[in-house]
Amino acid sequence: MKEKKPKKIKKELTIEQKIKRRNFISFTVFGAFAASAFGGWKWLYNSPEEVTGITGGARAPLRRALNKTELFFRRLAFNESHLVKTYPRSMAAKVIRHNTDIGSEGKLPPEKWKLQVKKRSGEVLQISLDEIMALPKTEITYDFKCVEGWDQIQHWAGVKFIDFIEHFKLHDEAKLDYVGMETPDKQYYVGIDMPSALHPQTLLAYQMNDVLLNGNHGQPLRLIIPVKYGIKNLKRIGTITFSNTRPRDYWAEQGYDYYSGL
Ligand SMILES: Nc1nc2c(c(=O)[nH]1)N[C@H]1C(S)=C(S)[C@@H](COP(=O)(O)O)O[C@H]1N2
Ligand SMILES: [Mo]
Repeated sequence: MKEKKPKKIKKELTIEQKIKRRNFISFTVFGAFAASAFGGWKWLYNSPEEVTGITGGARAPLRRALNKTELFFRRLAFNESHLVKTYPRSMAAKVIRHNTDIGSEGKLPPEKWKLQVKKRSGEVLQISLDEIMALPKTEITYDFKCVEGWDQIQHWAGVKFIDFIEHFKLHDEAKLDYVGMETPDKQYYVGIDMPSALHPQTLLAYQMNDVLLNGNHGQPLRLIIPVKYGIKNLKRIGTITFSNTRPRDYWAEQGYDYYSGL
């Protein structure tokens, strides 16, 4: 006769034991996550800093991630020749907001100004405001946005950067990856990726609300680049350069996003 195996009696856990067990499990799991997060953090902070200069001192892996998102947004922004929203002229502000004036303070005697364009050959073009104003004029009314959180619908006029490139036969230069612009005193400077520079709404602007720019807004010539935040809209352009490496950029050096696209 087979003996009946005594049924194993599952030891019932008391409520306290259950709680202890749960706590043990959750703390172990939490601990494992925390350890790996801490490991990841240590990895990040022990990883080399990117080469400073062009962009502020972000850890290299973070910068790699930023550069990847930059490429993603570039494609997103430009593959359908995306245009920034424009508004009826009547909606443009009469009293224009004004921000910092690094390298563009006061009034520059117009006769003392020429736009300097450094060509690949080494030749430097010296272009007067009259020559620029003789080119086809383009106007735009759009929402200007500053990273600090304000925006304003404004009306600007000037020559399209792409028309300027065509007129001065800067085709070899336009094949490079970046445009660099600096104020005459070199105090403020920006780097712009070529697709954004050649975007059909990018202007070298000399008028606001139909009058020539005043000292506050970048007289005599400024960059109006609606696909970018205000920081990239350099006031009082002195020199323009072209390169395959990123030109220096004032705010990127302070840690702001180099691309600064909208
Ligand atoms: N030369 C120069 N350009 C500049 C700046 C500056 O300080 N100096 N500030 C930038 C910033 S942060 C913004 S928001 C816009 C403001 O332009 P506005 O003063 O015409 O409103 O200019 C940009 N271009
Ligand atoms: Mo800004």
